[in-house]
Amino acid sequence: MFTGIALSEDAREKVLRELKPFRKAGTPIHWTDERNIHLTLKFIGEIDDAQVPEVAAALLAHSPATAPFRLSLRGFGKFPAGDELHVFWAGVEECPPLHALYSSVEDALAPLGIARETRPFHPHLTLGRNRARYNFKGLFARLAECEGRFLAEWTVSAFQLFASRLTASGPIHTILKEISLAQS
Ligand code: 3AM
Repeated sequence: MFTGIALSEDAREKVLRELKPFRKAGTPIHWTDERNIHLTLKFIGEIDDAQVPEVAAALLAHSPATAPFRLSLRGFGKFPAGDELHVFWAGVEECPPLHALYSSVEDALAPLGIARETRPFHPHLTLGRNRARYNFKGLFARLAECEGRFLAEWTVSAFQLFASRLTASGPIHTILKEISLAQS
């Protein structure tokens, strides 16, 4: 289970349009299913079904302190630095309300025994993963070409509690609860 932000349909389409040349290049990247693309806020891990209402209630009670905000996606990139590529991502422009929302989610879940993340929050949209060794030089050159390219922008007025189920054809994410942000 995890909390995240679902993309607007328009943003999803724009990201996929810009991603097309990368997907067509034939590099050994396992591309995220289009319907699964999202921005992860906080990974929760496995919890009992019986705990879901408690988690949802904690998120509802805390997080609406953040008002709706504009979120912009810009540029593609990869983790880690160097010659390897484990995660191919779309970048998220600096967005203080997004960090405030992330902190409020951490604050909401900590009393339930869901540990705070020790690593800093680096918002991104995972678009693909790679498990094989490969010479990615061509792809890295293409990445450099579109550095900082505007991808999409939309108003985030809610975030979601997702369940992720691993199936034979890959993970399926379903929204368990949508939590609206405070309207001022
Ligand atoms: O959106 P990204 O890809 O950054 O990597 C998983 C994904 O993040 C992450 O949870 C998100 C769900 O889409 N994830 C999976 N297992 C994890 C773990 N054990 C994890 N994050 C932290 N610890």
